[in-house]
Amino acid sequence: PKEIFLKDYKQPDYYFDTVDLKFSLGEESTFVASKIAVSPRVEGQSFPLVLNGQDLKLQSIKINGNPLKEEDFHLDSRHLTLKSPPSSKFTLEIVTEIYPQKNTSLEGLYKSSGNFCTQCEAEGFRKITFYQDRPDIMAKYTCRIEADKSLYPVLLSNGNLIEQGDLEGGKHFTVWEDPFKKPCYLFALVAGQLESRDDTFTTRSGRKVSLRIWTPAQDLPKTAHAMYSLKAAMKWDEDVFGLEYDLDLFNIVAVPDFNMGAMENKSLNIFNSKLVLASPETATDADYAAILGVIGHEYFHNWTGNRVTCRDWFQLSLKEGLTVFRDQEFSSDMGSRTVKRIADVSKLRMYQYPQDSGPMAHPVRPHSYIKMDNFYTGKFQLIVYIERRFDFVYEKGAEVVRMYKTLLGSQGFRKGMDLYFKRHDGQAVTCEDFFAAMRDANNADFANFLLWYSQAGTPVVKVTTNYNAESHTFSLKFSQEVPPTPGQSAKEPMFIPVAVGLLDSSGKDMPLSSVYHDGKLESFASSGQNVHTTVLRITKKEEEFVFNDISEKPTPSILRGFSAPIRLESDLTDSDLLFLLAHDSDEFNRWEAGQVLARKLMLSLVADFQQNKALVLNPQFVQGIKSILTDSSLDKEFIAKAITLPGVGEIMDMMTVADPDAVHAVRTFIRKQLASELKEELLITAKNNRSSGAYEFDHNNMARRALKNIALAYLGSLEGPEITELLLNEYRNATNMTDQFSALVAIDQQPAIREEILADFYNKWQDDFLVVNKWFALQAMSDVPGNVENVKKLLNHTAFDLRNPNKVYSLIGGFCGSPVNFHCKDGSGYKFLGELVVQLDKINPQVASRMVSAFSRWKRYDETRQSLAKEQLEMILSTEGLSENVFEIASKSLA
Ligand code: HT7
Ligand code: ZN
Repeated sequence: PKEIFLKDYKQPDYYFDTVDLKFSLGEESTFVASKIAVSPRVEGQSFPLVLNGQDLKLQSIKINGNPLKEEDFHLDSRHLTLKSPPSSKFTLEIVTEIYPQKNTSLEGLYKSSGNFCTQCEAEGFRKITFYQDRPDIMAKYTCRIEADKSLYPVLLSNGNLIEQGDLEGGKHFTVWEDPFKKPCYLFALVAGQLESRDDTFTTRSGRKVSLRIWTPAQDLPKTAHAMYSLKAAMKWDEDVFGLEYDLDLFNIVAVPDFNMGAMENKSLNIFNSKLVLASPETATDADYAAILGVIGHEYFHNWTGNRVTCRDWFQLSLKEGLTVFRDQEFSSDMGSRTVKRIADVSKLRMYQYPQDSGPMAHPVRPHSYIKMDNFYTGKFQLIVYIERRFDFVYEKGAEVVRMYKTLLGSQGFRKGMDLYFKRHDGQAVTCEDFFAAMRDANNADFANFLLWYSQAGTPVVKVTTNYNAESHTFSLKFSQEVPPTPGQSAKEPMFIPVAVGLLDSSGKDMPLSSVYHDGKLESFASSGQNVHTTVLRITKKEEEFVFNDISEKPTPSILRGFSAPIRLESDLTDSDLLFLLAHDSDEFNRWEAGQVLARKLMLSLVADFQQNKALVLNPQFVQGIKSILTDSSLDKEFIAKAITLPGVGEIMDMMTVADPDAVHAVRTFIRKQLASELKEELLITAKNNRSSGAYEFDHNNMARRALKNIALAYLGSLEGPEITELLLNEYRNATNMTDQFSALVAIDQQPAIREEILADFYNKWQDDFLVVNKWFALQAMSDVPGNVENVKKLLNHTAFDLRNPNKVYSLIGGFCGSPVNFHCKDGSGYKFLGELVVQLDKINPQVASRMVSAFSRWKRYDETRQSLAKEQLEMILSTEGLSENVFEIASKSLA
């Protein structure tokens, strides 16, 4: 397979101005006719025109109406090359035949669950017709769709509907015109038996936009929350960024078979059903929140991605990092900012940090790739019930955008965004263009900030503190190191914004008067306001900041709000951390202090476990958790987050040799111990926060459910009839899926009733495929010894289908998230995954490559596990006909 490099980017020799497409959808095959107005970049010069094409049958090709002779073009399995096209504007007409019914890759045009649907990002358009399939080719499109009227009553594409009518033979047609130039990855077509929930939104300039959410008729009642989310997103983008929707129609279609979460095609967003359909009975709070975030995300792409797009796929973070940042901000404004930040940072730590130090580490803007699809993950890779993998381009990219805002403030950031749109509307641009807009709009000095795009690895920042009682100064000495990553052994120091506050002995923020750094004194007094948090700009390998007029020894709160995606190591003592946990005005850092303590504690217990020492839980830790659990002044969702232990993956990531058995045993031990020592408090918490009344998706109700359900999860680790009865009651009396599924998760820890209640749950929900996926995931992730056999059985369950990505993510992805069973020392987990990857690759390479990435950290484990995982990777790589997707991940993992 061919590796593609950023440094090889070349402007195209030909641009496409307009594209007229005609689809004739059939039961055996589909015909696609394209008519493209082509302009050479330099008039008068003719170069070969290379068009991408895959799995296409070429029917005819004409230039300016004349059929092309065989000697004038060359066709291979991936390209159609026109050897010497005209050197001035010309019309290119191509007819291809394609087979959507046989397309199980869910990329290009495919038919599944009775409907036709497209997925063109990143390089799926080449499976529809021959085209320059690259994002810097931006053209205006029309699209005519013809199909059987009774089988496909709804025919949709991008833009406005300009014509429709009946045809002979029971067929009908529609014609769509998109007035905006777009790259082909934003093209979309949907045809099928769908119905819509309709609403309208009036933009602030008075444009009345029709909103339609399309699903099969029986699912329409479950689209109310998606519609609410869409309208909220449209309003938010106007309020916060001044960005209005630009057409009269916005369509969303929900489909059950989709590789990712959703796709932002211009005015015709296509969504995985999981991210549209919700009712209180069938969807959890997490599902509701994900729908809000992803509907927002795709809508926000209309400006950040569609109106201004990427020059090439290396710039993916330009649209994804920025749009993830925007959806994070939207969700924060719609709920609790602190809780959202905690959730996002936890995921970053759990999934992105480990990758950033592994064989797949790459910069936010990669230097090369084999298959672009492998760079898409984040929340769009759906592991139902948990999100498992996070990636640099999306999540670290969002952190990079957040740092601009931290450095510039809200107004400065907005100025930068305004300039970005003013300069680049309608263009395909680069990350430097975004950087330049932020810099120029604010006259800012960003030093070497661009390194965040090109250097991989998570910077490790060490900080030591010193208080001088005589001079009343407090100093912070920083040193930074970016660890080596594949292909990048030596690293330069990064530009790291570190937000800092200082707490006095009563726990209050001290006013900051000035800070001395690099021979200069920065005074805050001139602002006329008390400053309690300042952002230190670290740019060197080592540097010191000295705060003046500090009347007593402070407790520093460092990296407030997680102001940079780094690993921070400080000299703060346990009592400093407990103090911050109790008092920090920065709620994120309050949570963080508890997590640092928990991580330290877990690592020391892991060492005890490995040395066969008895495990003993530090009473101070229990006391700390108790005081948070019972503090009625705290937000309940914050309490739920603060009493949640760091995940197994996060702790393994901090070990020299990852030991899943030990970490799992320690985490289970702490949970049990906390549950038994705080049983009374947990029982009261569960009782006092029980649901009453109708389900509401609002912060207070979600916070209450989150707290009750974490209390139940802890209690579920205990034994005895009182607990069993409580859990059964919670399960049986639940009036919404959040409560019912949480009770089921707690019951899953109870061997005596587990099987019976799992069977009951399935019987109740067997007709709802989204709920059944939760059922698959829960069982797949179980730490019951030898669970691989149960998962193998579930592969043959009538409700399972290897062709449906959500089911694969739930069952197989869920299994790979189980520390004890996936990493079982007999190799059974690795063998199971290895064999499945080979099978899956033949059906859907994108999904298979996501699964194979579970092996990517194999070198982090002990020798036995290493050789077992390596064996599977080698077996996969030796498979004939392996896809580029799987090849790239497997070979880079082995390297
Ligand atoms: N921009 C979308 C990416 C996407 C995708 C990528 C590869 C293969 C299938 C895909 N489906 C959607 C999603 C987003 O970031 O909004
Ligand atoms: Zn996106």
